[in-house]
Amino acid sequence: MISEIKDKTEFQAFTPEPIRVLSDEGEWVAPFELDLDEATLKRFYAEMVAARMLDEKFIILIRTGKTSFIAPHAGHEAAHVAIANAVQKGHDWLFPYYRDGGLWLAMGTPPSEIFGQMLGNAADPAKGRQMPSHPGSKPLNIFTACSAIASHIPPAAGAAISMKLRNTGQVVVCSFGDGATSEGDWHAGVNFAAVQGAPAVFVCENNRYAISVELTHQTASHTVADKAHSYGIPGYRVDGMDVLASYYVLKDVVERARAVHGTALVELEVYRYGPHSSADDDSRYRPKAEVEAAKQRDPIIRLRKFLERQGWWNETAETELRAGIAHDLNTALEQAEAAGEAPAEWMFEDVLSSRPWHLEEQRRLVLEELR
Ligand SMILES: Cc1ncc(C[n+]2csc(CCOP(=O)(O)OP(=O)(O)O)c2C)c(N)n1
Repeated sequence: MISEIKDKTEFQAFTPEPIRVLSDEGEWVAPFELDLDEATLKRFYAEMVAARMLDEKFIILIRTGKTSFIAPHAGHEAAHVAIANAVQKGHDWLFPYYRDGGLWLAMGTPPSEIFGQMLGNAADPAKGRQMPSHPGSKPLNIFTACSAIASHIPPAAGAAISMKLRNTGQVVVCSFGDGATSEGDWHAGVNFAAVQGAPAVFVCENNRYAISVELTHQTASHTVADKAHSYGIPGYRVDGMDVLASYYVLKDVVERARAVHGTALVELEVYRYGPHSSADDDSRYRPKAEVEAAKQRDPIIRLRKFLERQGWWNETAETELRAGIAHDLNTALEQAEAAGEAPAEWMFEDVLSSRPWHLEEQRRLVLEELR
């Protein structure tokens, strides 16, 4: 709720309504002045469009049988772009989850690596060892996503505690879905980070469903942000389809975490337009009309309306932007596909510092067989 915001640099926790700065019609409705310049706002827009187009590519990959699993992220783009722009890239650490495709892209992960991971081939930095849609990045400090829900929360807490002990000036931003907040790991991890005063920002991308289970069927809490009360940390409820509100709140919370080693919970209210995954039929548990209604809050259309109001965007700019992104994604996919199959010997690498005799023997037999 806008009237609840004291000023831009100190958003109030536990507001009864989600914090927003843009109306659905793209009007600026915050009680503070916008201080982002035209180039930055256009970049946020371009990153969200790229995230959406990446999702569309993932859908093509699954439909053409080139990948075996996708977790559609359309509807989550504002959350992804806000997180990527609120952190110090390559300095802070991210602990994302499988629905963060747009976040990997906005962080600067080369799209050819993202596609390599989706194909599980020689272009995959994870060497084909992860399920598709579960990348990570060593140079960008992005912890590899794990399918086991909330299993990344305790490691995120541990990393943040370590940052505090070593006084590194880094922050952990850990994202997850609403369903993750009903897992034991989530409570253990958030509690541990909070009691240690660790610089960790926990970000819930609340899309109201954990596969087919609607939010009110898995938690009696009125909001996810409310759960922060139990751990003595602030909880912020934000319109997660308003990229600028999400950015401003996250930036504020991340910088406070860095300055005072504070832990916080940010709930971004989003909506996933697609099914939970390529193995799901969402028409069985939610009405089409609900999906269509959510699209009226679309983060990309909303920011576009705002840019148009400023006189900074038009159809020509839109066409050019989309053509550029399509070219980059197509080229990246071609590069990834050209890399070919992951070499079989990768199976035997990286786990142990030196290979014991029985693995050496297995490796030799596999390579002999393939020859
Ligand atoms: C520990 C664990 N339990 C169950 C599952 C099966 N599962 C996969 S995704 C999912 C739903 C997660 O929902 P949420 O955290 O809200 O994220 P979303 O997928 O909606 O973005 C479940 C229950 C799992 N992967 N791990």
